[in-house]
Amino acid sequence: MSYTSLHWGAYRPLVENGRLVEMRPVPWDRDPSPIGSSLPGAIDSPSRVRRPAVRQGFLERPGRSGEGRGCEPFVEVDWDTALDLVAAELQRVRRDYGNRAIFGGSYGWSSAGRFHHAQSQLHRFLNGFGGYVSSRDSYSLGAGRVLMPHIAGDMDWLLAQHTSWDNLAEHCQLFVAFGGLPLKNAQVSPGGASDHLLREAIGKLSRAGVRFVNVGPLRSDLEGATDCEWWPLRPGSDTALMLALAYVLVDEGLQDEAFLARYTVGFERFRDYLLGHSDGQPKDPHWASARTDIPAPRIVELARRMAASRTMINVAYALQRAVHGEQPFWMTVTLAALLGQIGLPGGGFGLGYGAMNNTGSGRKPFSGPRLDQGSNPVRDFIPVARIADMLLQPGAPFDYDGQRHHYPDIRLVYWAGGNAFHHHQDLNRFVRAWQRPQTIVVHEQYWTAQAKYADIVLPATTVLERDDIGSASSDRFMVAMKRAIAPVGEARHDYRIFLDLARRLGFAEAFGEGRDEMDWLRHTYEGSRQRAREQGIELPDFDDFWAEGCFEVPRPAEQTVLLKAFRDDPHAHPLGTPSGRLELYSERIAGFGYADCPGHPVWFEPPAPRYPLHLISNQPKTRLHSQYDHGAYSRASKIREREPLMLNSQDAAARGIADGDVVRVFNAHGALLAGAIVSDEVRPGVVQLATGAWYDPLDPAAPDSLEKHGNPNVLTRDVGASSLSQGCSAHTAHVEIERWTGELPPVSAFQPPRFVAR
Ligand SMILES: Nc1nc2c(c(=O)[nH]1)N[C@H]1C(S)=C(S)[C@@H](COP(=O)(O)OP(=O)(O)OC[C@H]3O[C@@H](n4cnc5c(=O)[nH]c(N)nc54)[C@H](O)[C@@H]3O)O[C@H]1N2
Ligand SMILES: Nc1nc2c(c(=O)[nH]1)N[C@H]1C(S)=C(S)[C@@H](COP(=O)(O)OP(=O)(O)OC[C@H]3O[C@@H](n4cnc5c(=O)[nH]c(N)nc54)[C@H](O)[C@@H]3O)O[C@H]1N2
Ligand SMILES: [Mo]
Repeated sequence: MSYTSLHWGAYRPLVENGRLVEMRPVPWDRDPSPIGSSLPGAIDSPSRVRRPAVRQGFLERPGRSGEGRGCEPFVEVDWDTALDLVAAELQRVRRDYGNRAIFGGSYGWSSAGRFHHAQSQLHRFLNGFGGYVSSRDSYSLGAGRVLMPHIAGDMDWLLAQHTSWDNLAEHCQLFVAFGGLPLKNAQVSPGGASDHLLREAIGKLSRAGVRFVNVGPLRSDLEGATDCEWWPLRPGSDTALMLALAYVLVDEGLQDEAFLARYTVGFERFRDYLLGHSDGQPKDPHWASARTDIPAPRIVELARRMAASRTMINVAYALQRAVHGEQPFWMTVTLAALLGQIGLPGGGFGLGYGAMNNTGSGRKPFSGPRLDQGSNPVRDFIPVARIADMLLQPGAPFDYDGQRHHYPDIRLVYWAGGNAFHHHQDLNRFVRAWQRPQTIVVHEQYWTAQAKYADIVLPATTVLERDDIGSASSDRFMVAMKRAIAPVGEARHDYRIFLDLARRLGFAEAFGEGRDEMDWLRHTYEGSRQRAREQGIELPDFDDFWAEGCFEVPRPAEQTVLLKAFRDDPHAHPLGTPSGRLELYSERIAGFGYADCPGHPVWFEPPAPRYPLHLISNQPKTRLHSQYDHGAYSRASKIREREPLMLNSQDAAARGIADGDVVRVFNAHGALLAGAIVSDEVRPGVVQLATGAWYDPLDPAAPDSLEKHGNPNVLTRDVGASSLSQGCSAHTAHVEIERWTGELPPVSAFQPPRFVAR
């Protein structure tokens, strides 16, 4: 059978006369994602990068000035010209400045196939070239990834053993979801989501009588549950609510003392703060009510209900993508520790059920096929979201996880498989930072802003144009991804591009190891077969797998319960924390001396916002980040070509805004146009504008130009969550909004750039 795998599902491509006409979901998927329907039409649309292209000014004077980026036209060139130019620039920069002047972090989701994973290919290539400045952590879980090892355990280790949905259906009674369980988000998992689970899971839990509480600004974050209360709290205030829930437990003596004594450290220190002994302010329900807009009696009632039930406390990744984003994650663990149900069936905490499809699948993860990246002799790195700081302030110090580092001085940026003009905050500032490097090389499939703001653009194939293996942690199927169509235009696989460059630079043998692509698939598959065997999973031999088209990973006989082994025997199975226990107070974090992340969870009083509406720039329902924004499914959701923005009827009425209006959204960082949806599914005082509209400034040559398509990152702040993690803090943002009465500029995001002859 011929299947392919995308981050949002497995499909059977239907091809007629060499053209993709349909992506049919695989028959076994219980709730296929409609995002697949965006590929036909998009894949060979005018947005496709068809030939190598070089910015005009760069072709004339390579490496001289970045000022024309995003404004100047491109010159299409043949592959040899482009590859010679890239090889020459790499050599020049290495000779003049060393490998520490090359930034290859290249954050981004790329595509699902594991061999043709663009970022892995780039890292292997740059390591072969002598190394590069890398990036750490992710935009997804910047604060969480750095915090969790200090207080509970490695983030990936925790995510891989989340209590399974079937266990929750049998044992859970109350499911309290901070940030909900968004069906829109569970469409995806990195590497593949071959069978969608969440809708059925919510139904199953509902039928078993589980009561849900959706705490957050959007009602639609939890859909399909029979018994679900919506608590429309003020964004960014979850820590205050969790503190008050903890306060009621302690005040009423409902905390599990035996659990705290055996499995945690630091409860006394935390209690002194909670009760106000250390700062004079008890974190009681009245105190929290003023900060969260949740009435005090409801907080008291919920705390009692939590203590009387088998309770799962779930927290969306979104909560930690904020200033002081460590605190809601730390409080989630703390609150669950007070209830004492961690490690028991159906109870405890969850970090992002609903954020990814595969969380809670109950399948044993093993490390799928992966390309060995070699080793990187360059030690310099940045926390991933600090890229603009690095480019603007070479040499400046920054704090990170207890240490002080300095930003390297970057001359060449190499990107493959990510879109910084999608993912980074304060894009007007980012555009200025992006002018600093001498050379920017990008491999792209489509003319996104990432490509339009590059000097040299090399056209990359999509998954449908190459053979690969789809495999994701805890997913149900491994998928033989078979090439379905010929490469569009002159597109080449990232692997082939790097191999041709390595040849020019003298390390083709080390990079390619004399293997062709099928050899590589076999080789990486064999590696994963070994690792699967260590988990007791027997993969078929490669030829059988490839002929069959997919492999169903067997389900373990036992249901997964998070931290069960630790609970059963904390001495035999200590956590990876300094004490081996859950740390409600962390000596180590306290020892770092960070005012913005002290030794136990705390509430930081936010400064009064300068703009009245909280902006939630959450994940989009109709695409993955910026991927396939130019596809049919995403475009059908737009309002007069702009990204839809949801606001409450009270806020709309106060501003004379009607459903379907185009609105201007602005703050001190920038301004954009979006299409209004007036709805009481969002609480007053909050506007919701998903990420992912392709960045589209009205006048790319003008600083801080109006963005006319609705990319929320022109409005977000580019500051780290704290000195501990420096994580992305996109969800802490405020804006004002008004009806747009001017002439409506056409959206040009999906048009290719202007081309000129050489
Ligand atoms: N305001 C705000 N900003 C956010 C967030 C938020 O909540 N709010 N969320 C953040 C989060 S969690 C994340 S993970 C990031 C996501 O940010 P990214 O992962 O950077 O976003 P993508 O759109 O997935 O970018 C992938 C790019 O790679 C290209 N691509 C795909 N496959 C291939 C390939 O095989 N080869 C090559 N060369 N290119 C390929 C695609 O065309 C696309 O342009 O955004 C972050 N930004
Ligand atoms: N369809 C689709 N699915 C995706 C992605 C995508 O691009 N498209 N991206 C994937 C990626 S990379 C990631 S990291 C995950 C991200 O998973 P999350 O970070 O959890 O996703 P978000 O959509 O940003 O946020 C989930 C919900 O949290 C709510 N929320 C925001 N701020 C607050 C707050 O302060 N308090 C409370 N209580 N609620 C709040 C919002 O209403 C939002 O809808 O999603 C993944 N899933
Ligand atoms: Mo993410």
